[in-house]
Amino acid sequence: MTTSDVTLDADVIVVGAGMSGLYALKVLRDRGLRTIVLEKAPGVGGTWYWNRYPGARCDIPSLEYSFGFDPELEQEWVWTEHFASQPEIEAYLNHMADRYDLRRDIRCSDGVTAATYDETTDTWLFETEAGKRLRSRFAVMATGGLSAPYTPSWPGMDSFAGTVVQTSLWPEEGVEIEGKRVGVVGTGSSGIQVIPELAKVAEHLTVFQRTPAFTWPSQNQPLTDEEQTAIKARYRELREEQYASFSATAGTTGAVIFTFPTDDRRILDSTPEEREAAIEEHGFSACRIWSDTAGDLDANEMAVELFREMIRRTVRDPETAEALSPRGYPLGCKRPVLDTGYFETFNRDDVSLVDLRRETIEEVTPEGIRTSERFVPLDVLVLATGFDAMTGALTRIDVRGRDGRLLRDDWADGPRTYLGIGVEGYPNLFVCVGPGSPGVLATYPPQIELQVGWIADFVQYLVEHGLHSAEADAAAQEAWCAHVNQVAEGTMFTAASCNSWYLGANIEGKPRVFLPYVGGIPAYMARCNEVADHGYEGFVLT
Ligand code: NA7
Repeated sequence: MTTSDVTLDADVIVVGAGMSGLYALKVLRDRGLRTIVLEKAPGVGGTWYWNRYPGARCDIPSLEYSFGFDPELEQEWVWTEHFASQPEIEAYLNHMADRYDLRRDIRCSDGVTAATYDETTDTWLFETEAGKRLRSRFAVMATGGLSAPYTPSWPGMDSFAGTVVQTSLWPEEGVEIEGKRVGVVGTGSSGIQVIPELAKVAEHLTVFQRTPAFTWPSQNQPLTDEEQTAIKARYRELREEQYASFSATAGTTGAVIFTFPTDDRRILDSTPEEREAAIEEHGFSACRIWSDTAGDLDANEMAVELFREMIRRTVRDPETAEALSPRGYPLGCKRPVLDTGYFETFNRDDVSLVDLRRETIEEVTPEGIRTSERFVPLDVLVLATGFDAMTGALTRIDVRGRDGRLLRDDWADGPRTYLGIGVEGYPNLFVCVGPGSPGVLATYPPQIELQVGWIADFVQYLVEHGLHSAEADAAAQEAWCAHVNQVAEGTMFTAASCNSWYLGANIEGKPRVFLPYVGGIPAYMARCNEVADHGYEGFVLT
């Protein structure tokens, strides 16, 4: 049997209508490929559809966290703040869906449960939650890097009589917080964004913190017309800078927060007076200006002490300040967080902190949370407990390749990909911003343009050359995985004391493997383009 013997619903089926999926539909359709997008959510936007908790905001400057493929779009769209809020990004992605007439090929509220490669016809068969079956030649998995929510299960969880809500599944109709006793578990980016907002309305807020985070004041401001006009005047240049930069950032206002060091001074050689001067000048960022903190754990620890000092100067209660202070893991291990008044929130009388380094959550009862030290009565329990990052969204789908292989099993010891895009054993399946690509380490929209654009070129090449299957070669895949591991070695990301979701360390039983490619966008795209220029070497084309 061949492809011509089966009825295809599309040339390409894309899973997910977030940023990658929307862009994939646009480029694939532009190349004349019949494309259908299957999306679990009722609306488009992916991350920016689901994460609608109060305070949800992007930590990359708006003018950079947007697409550059259409100069008219980038000129016409008006961002109102340096760091855009979730509603604004969701509106932007909805605007894209309308502007490019994408909706007619997007099927919402129909998540994919299984994707099976049919070797007899070289096609992919998709099964959905609504029981539909669709077939295509190519599968593009635009399932997102932070889209599989992680929900802890404490004893008694189901017995809670109040409302349990996960930040990444916040309902569209909102959650009643006013006058309620609210508990938040988790102090990553989501927790740090939601905590100050909930504190403003809750009767009392209790924060359950397992690991104190490194977080910096975002200094978010409204974008003035003058600022926006000035940046838009040189937008093409700025985009070129993004496409060519390590993390797809160009350094407009705000991005400076993610850029360090600012000079070549070594903290190990500094005097107490110099360190004090750094605090006076840079505040919380005083720990980030030194040149020796990225490669030396002693220097790193000295810098972290400056961060703790800033917490002591900000949080009035010394015990709370100490509880909020990161210890035992280096700066640069976890993704930095940007906040709006986070530490100051703990100066409120109606906010308390439970330090889960000193006590543990024993059970959830109908009335609240019992720890090893106390009982905290609650009406609302907010879980800001993160995601099964970079792999979870794929392994939660039954993806079956050649010989009935299951991706979840093949990745049991960690994901194996070629360029983060192809997977040996899974022909004609392409992953967008997958593990082994820069993914969560680079600004998504420009990265997506490069990576998804590359995938679209590849699909077009296969069609034009009459090739019916492309599959990552096992040796090429192993070499790429070895390279991904090798560039991460010796960085703070993989320090022995580091436990982050980049390493899968937040999910019980998940293998400790550094998931993204830390070599930067230029090196990554150079390799991808070299592969393409050599007739897609490393892929077996049939
Ligand atoms: P994160 O950064 O993974 O944060 C999750 C938080 O939840 C973190 O503080 C965890 O502590 C905590 N957590 C997870 N499970 C538990 C349990 N069982 N008990 C107590 N505390 C727990 O997810 P976010 O959603 O905040 O941010 C993800 C990314 O989205 C972010 O980096 C931005 O890129 C946007 P832990 O640190 O594991 O000890």
